[in-house]
Amino acid sequence: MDDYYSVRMRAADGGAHEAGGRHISGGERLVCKEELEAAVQTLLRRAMTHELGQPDFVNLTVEKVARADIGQLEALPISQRVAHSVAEGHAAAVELLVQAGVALSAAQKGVALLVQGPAPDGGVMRGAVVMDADTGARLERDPGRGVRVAQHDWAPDALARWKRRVEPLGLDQVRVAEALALATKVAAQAGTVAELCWSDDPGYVGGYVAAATIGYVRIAQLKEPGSPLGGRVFFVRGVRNVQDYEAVLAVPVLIEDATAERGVW
Ligand code: WAQ
Ligand code: MG
Repeated sequence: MDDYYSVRMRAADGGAHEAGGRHISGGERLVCKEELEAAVQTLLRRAMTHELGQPDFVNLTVEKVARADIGQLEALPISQRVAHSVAEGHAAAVELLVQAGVALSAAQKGVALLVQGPAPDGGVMRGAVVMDADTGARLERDPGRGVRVAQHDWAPDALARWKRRVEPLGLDQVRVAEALALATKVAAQAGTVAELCWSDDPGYVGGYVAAATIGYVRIAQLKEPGSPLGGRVFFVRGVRNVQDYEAVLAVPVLIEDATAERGVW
């Protein structure tokens, strides 16, 4: 079996060094050797053409991953919720989080945190908030960085199949596919109750709530157009050690398409 390569990209500005700067964009791929150059090029292009501006700093990391070490997960089913305003979107998000088992107060706190900007300076984080699903307490050690999900991607055939299936719904977009892969990995992780996400890209106002119990539920609007704020909150229960939780989120995995017979999107 051929080896795979993990490719990670992170772009920042306002400080051309490892630790500093404002987070502009990031990306994670897990590809076979034949796809490696294209994956690097795509991520570099994403870094250099982001609507938030040109980065001073781009970190691109390529790392070999043994095929035998890569696990597999079946993509969560997708559904969609209409929201005609940010308020409607937030209400839907809270309702879905509660349905997935998050305490109402914690769900409200998660939404409020992404609205205000989850980093200590009121900006965006590089990774996700980890929040206690019962108390709403933040558990991540570095609230500027948060926890990062890494070393995941669609299995090559699975992505093509999934795209064909969701194309009639207009969902065959890179952004949706990437978010679904990440959400599938997070939802499958022991300790995760649910995830809340919306983009930090000013031009993209949609987001989702995802959980093993409810699938990936897209919400049409979770912020006002033009806002550079967004982020992710992983609501957890029974996670004693956040470092262990993050370590499992970085275990390599390829996402498979749900079988058509199950009749789910
Ligand atoms: N691990 C943890 N957190 C991450 C990661 C990662 N690999 N990548 C991004 N984040 C966090 C980080 O705080 C970003 O600021 C935030 O998520 C948003 O990232 O169905 O585009 O790449 O229509 O802007 C979801 C809706 C789009 C897709 C999400 O996120 C749909 C999106 P972005
Ligand atoms: Mg973004």
